[in-house]
Amino acid sequence: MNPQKLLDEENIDALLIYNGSAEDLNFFYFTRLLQGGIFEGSYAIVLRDGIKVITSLLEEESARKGKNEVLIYKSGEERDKLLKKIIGEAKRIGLNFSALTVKDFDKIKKILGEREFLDISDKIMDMRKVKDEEERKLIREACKIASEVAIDIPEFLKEGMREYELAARVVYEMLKRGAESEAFTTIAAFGENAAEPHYTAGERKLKHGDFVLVDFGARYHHYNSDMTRTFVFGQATEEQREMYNVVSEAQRIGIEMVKDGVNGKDVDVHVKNYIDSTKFKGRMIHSTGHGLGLAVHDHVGLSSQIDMILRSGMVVTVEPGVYIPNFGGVRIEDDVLVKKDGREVLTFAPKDLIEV
Ligand SMILES: [Mn+2]
Repeated sequence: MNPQKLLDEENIDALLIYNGSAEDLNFFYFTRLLQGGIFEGSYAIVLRDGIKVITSLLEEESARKGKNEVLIYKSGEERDKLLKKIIGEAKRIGLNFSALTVKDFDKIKKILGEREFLDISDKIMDMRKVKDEEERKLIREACKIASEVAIDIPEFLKEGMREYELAARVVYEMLKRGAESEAFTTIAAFGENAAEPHYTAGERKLKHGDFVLVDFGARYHHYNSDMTRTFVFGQATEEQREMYNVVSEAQRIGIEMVKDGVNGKDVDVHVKNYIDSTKFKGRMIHSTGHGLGLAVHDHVGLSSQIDMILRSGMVVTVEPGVYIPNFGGVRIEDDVLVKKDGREVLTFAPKDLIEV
C-alpha cells in the first residue's frame, strides 16, 4: 500500500475516507486498524505527511493501536471542527464514491465548503487488488482456518441433520480456530438445494445419496477466505460421480491458467469451454471466480464479461460448478494467489470425491 503515490498520481491534496452511514472498507485498508473497533462515523484522512484518524471517544483505545495520528471527538460539532482543521487549505480532495452516501457527501460539502471533490474510487480499488505482505499474511490465515474446517466436514455429517445445523457447526469450528466471524452467510445445501448457487441453509434433512455442498469462509482481522467443497452422503451414483469429475477437471484447468499477465476473462472462457464440451453443457451459470480481500467479492476476477489482467499479488477464487435443477449441484472452490511464474493455492482440503 502506498497512499502517498495515490496523492501524487491523482494530483490531490488529501484523500478523505468516511466510514459513515455506509461502511467503507477503505477506512480499514488505509488505517490498518484491523484488530478491534467498528469506527462508525470516523474519518481517515490521507495527507502528504501521513494518515490521520478522527474518531469518537468510544473507539479511542482501538484507534491508538495503529500507527496513525488519532484525534478524538466527543460530539458531532467537535468532529466537524476537527475535520475542517485537518483538511486545512487542501483544495483538491479525493473521495470514495463507491461507499459514500449522498447524504454524507452533502454533509462533507457543508463542513468543508468550496473545494474540488474528486471520485477516486476506481484508483483505490485498483490499488487494493494487489495485496501487500501484511494482507497476504491475513488472507493466508483466513484460508488456513477455513481449510482445516473443510477437512473435518465429513465427520460432521449425520443422517437426518438439517442444513442449518451443518452451517452452525461450520461457523462454530471457524470461530474456535480464531476467525473473528464467518466471511459471509454460510451455504450448506443438501440434495436438490445444491442446484441453487446462492442458496444459504434451510430445514432440509440430510438423506442417504444427497449431495452436500458447503460454501463458506473465515474472516480474520478483516480479511476473508472463501471455499467450497461438495460431498456425497452415501455412495455416489454414476451421474453424481460424472458431475463431480467434470467440475474437478474444470477447476484444475482454471487453477493451472492463473498467472501474472493472464487475462482473467480467458480463464473463464477456457473453464466454460471445457464444461460445454461435456454432457453438462450450459450448466455452469456463473463466472469462474472473483477477487478476494477486505471484501469477499473484492473485485472482478475471472469473468468472460470483463477484461482483467491478473497481476502478481492478487488473490482470486477459482470455483467452477455444474447445476441441475431438482437434482443437485457440484462446486469446488479454492483461493489462489497470483504469482510471477504461476500461482499458489492458499486453501487446502482433499478434492477427490468423498463419499461419506
Ligand atoms: Mn466465492
